[in-house]
Amino acid sequence: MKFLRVAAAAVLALIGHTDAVSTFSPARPPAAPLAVRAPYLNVWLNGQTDGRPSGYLPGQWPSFWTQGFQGWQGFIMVDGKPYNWMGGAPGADNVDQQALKYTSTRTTFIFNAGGLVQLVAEFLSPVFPDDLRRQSIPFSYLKVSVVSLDGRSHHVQIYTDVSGEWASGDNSQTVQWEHQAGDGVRSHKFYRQNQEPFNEANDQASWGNWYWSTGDIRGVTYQIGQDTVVRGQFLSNGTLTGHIDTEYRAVNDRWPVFAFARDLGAVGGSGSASTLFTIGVAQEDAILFQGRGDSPQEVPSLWTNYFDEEELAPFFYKDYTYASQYATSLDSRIARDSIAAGGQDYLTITSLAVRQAFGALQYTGTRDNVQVFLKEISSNSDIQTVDVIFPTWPIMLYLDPNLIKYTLSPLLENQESGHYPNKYAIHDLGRFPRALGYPDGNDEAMPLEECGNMIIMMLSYAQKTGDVNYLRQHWTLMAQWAEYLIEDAKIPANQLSTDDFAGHLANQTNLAIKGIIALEAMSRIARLTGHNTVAGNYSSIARDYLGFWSRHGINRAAVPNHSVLQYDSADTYGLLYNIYPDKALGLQFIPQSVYDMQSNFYQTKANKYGVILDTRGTLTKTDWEMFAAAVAGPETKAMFISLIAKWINETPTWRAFTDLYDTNTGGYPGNQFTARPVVGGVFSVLALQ
Ligand SMILES: *[C@@H]1O[C@H](CO)[C@@H](O)[C@H](O)[C@H]1NC(C)=O
Ligand SMILES: *[C@@H]1O[C@H](CO)[C@@H](O)[C@H](O)[C@H]1NC(C)=O
Ligand SMILES: *[C@@H]1O[C@H](CO)[C@@H](O)[C@H](O)[C@H]1NC(C)=O
Ligand SMILES: CC(=O)N[C@H]1CO[C@H](CO)[C@@H](O)[C@@H]1O
Repeated sequence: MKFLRVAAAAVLALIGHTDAVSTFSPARPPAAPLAVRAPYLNVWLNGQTDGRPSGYLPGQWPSFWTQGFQGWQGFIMVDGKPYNWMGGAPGADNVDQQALKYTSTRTTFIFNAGGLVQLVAEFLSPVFPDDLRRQSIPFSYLKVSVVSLDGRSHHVQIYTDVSGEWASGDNSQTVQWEHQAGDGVRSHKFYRQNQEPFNEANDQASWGNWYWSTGDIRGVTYQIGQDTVVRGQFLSNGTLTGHIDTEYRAVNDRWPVFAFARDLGAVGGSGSASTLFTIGVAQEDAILFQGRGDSPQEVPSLWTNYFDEEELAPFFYKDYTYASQYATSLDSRIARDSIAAGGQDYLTITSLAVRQAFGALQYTGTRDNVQVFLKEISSNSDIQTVDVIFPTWPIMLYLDPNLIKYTLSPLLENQESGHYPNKYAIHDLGRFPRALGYPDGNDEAMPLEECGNMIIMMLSYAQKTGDVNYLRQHWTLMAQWAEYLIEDAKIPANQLSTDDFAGHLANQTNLAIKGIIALEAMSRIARLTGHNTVAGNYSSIARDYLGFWSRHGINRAAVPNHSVLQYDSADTYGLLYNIYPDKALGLQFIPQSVYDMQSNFYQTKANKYGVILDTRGTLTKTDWEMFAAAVAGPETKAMFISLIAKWINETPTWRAFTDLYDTNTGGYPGNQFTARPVVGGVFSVLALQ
């Protein structure tokens, strides 16, 4: 209660209107996704650092997940008076924001401009899990609609621009541009003059062409030039001149902006008028990859199999009706399923995760050999980190299990072609967008973690799709990893787990159980592929190890009993999230008593915003809490879900959905984990259904 009053007072003080407090539904997100479809199209409305609560678009610059501004300005002129509805440019009063709503694919703002018209800005980043042709296009929609509020008709003009900041993470780089019209669509195309394929500056791509487009329709004007000139033109006149400044220059040299205006004419008492914009980036080659060949090869963006570059913007623009309907049905499906499985609080969590999870994926390859590369956004930009794919995995199980194959494919190809010397599974393939692997075997070693993850995810793919041949193809490598599990899963050596911020530890109970479950999974794989003798061996070893684990991994003196963080360390505990795969794979290997024990125990350990990851600190991980919740009893599941939904609504974190937070304060430990795809793990509950 106290928190809410303070937050509202701050808004009133800063905005200066008594009616300017927005509603947020289903919650106030720490940051709102605006255009989030790929690692390089990842733009958010961050919360504020100056003490204002997050979620207000008027007057605020959208930013890339790194916090780098992405100039994106919106004005509306009503009967000759301009208002600002997005972006930090001066020259117009802000509209009043009345609502921010999010679904799985949309963030929608409702604004009031001078009490005269209502303006709705819908940011749609569709997700097409099973439609590779559409999913491969890294573009996003902005639809702006206007309706009269007072029953009278008003003259309305809409303005939007983007800056060169989208095309370079280094503002001293020269951008070049051209203006195009064709096929019913007008585009500003802009790009770094000095194209540097497979290089980044501040995590933004240093290559590729950006397209900012709208319909080539009545009432549209356009202009390219200095920010103050172009915006000044609209603010004074409501239209643009069509002038194209051709003095190509640095992003920050008299800031060139690429602008459209649309004169909607008279917007009357009943009808509504709207205009549509699209933004996206086209890179013919997306990834540099050390696969089968002797040396690394360029891997094309998947869209090159379906489109020429010039076709992308027109196709995407004209596909809006289909995309919007598809997005609505996906939103509804996720809403229906989430509410049935965990109520409105669960939907609050799942619907915030969808764009973020898919926004880390780069679709590449050919129709016959689709490879989806994943960026470990924010934690260090590794590419194809196995223990980042693993927590993301539940959303793949739920929306499209083929994604498991597409994301594991580069890892398997690299290791099966002799480019990795270690007997255990590789941790990642390098630094995005260069998947060069580790020919010297000097990756960040997480041997038990990654061997377990790979085997578990591979079996799950085959189970969901019936593609047993996949397991046959990769049998040799999986059998090699299983040998490592036999060596290490019973008494895990001193090593990192995925939670590497917590440091090295020997005998990690949670890590051991993953390896043991993976050995049982290996026995199922062996059976499916006709390796019947070893199937029995894997299974008996797994059972033997499980017995050992039960003796050393559980504190039976405590009331209630619980698993420990480290063997025989009675006072330690943590989230035993690695029993989740036993349920996800339907192994029925872990006794139900272990699930019940943990479920009861978590009930006794809830802090304000969750249950700690382990006794080394007060932090927790959203993904692992949801893994634990998914296999707990109904009350414990509901407890986790309500604590995480509460956290989303109240957290002082202000960047894209972090998966690492403090269970007491709800804040960041280090302001570091943000926009990571691992939030796909919140689909853990739905993946079991
Ligand atoms: C101002 O806008 C009107 C149309 O509303 C247009 O005819 C005129 O040329 C514009 N003037 C300038 C300087 O752009
Ligand atoms: C790990 O656990 C085993 C079995 O209880 C024990 O023998 C060994 O000393 C432990 N190692 C460490 C480093 O704690
Ligand atoms: C299976 O396990 C037995 C007993 O540990 C061992 O002797 C045998 O070599 C194993 N067979 C295979 C195929 O690994
Ligand atoms: C409170 C509780 O769960 N106690 C159990 C701990 O484990 C021992 C041994 O399995 C049981 O006997 C207790 O009932």
